[in-house]
Amino acid sequence: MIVVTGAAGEIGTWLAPRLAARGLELRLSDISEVVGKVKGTEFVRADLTQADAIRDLCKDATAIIHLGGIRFEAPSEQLIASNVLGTDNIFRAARLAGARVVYASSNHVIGYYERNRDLSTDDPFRPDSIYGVTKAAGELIARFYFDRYRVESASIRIGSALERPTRVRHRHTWVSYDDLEALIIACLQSPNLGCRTFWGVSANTRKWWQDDSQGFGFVPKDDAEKYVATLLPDPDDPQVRRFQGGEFCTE
Ligand code: NAI
Ligand code: 15L
Repeated sequence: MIVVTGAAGEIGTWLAPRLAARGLELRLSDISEVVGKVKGTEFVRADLTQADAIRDLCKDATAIIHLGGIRFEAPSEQLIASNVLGTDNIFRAARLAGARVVYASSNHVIGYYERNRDLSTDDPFRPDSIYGVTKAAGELIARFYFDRYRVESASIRIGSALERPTRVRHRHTWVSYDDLEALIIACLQSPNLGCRTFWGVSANTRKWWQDDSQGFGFVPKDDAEKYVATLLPDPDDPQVRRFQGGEFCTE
C-alpha cells in the first residue's frame, strides 16, 4: 500500500492516475477532498498536523509519497505546522509502519544562490523564504529518521513541475510530468534507497543543478529549450532575475 499525501493538489492530481495505471495500490490523502475519484484507489481525509490521524493513515504503508503541505510563502506558524510538524508526523508514521518516504522538497531550499552558480546537493542550504526553510527542515527530518531509525527516504528538490515551461526561469528549473514520475518510481523501486537527495529537474540544457542520480535508474529526458520561443520573460525585478529562487526572493 502506497500512501500519497497532498493528493488533492496540483502534482497529486496528475500523478495519482499515472501511479494507479501502473497497478500500484494507492491510498490518497489530503485535508481537502480529491476532486474526481481515481479508479482503484481509496481516499482518507487527514490533517498532517494530527499525529494520531497520520499514524492511522500510514499503518499498513510500504511507502509514503509525501506531497502534502503549503507550497508558497505564508505565515510562519502555518508553514511550520503543515510542513515541519506535518513532515515529522509522516516520518514518525513511516518508522512505525516500516515504510520508505519520497518527500517533496523544493528548489527553494537553495533559492538564494545566484543564477550564475551550478549546484550539487552537497552545497549548503540557502533558503529564499520561510517556505524554503520549512522544506530544508523536512530534509533534515529525513536525515534524522534515517540516522536514528533507518527510515529510508528520498528528498526530491522539485524545480517547477509543469506540463510545459512558461517563463524564462523554467529553462533552468522545469521538470516535466514524465520525468518527475520516473524519478518517483525509481525511488519506490530502489533496493537500497538509504537517505538520498535528488534534484527534481528535467534534462534542461540550461539547468543549474548537477545530476546526482547516475546509476540510480533515473535518466531525465525532457528539455525546456524545446519551448524557448514560447516563454514569457521573468518579472522585471532585479532580485527575481538575480537569484535561482526567482519570485520567492522578493517580499
Ligand atoms: P499543492 O498546493 O497543489 O498541493 C498540496 C496539497 O497539500 C493541497 O492539496 C493541500 O490541501 C494539502 N495540504 C496542505 N496542508 C495540509 C495539511 N495540514 N494536511 C493535509 N494536507 C494538507 O502543491 P503541489 O504543486 O501539488 O506540490 C506538492 C508538493 O510539492 C508540495 O509540498 C510543494 O511544496 C512541493 N513542490 C511543488 C512544486 C511545483 O512545481 N508544483 C515545486 C517544488 C516543490
Ligand atoms: C515551489 O516550491 C512551489 O511550490 C511552486 O509553486 C513553484 O513556485 C516552484 O517551486 C518553482 O520554483 O517554480
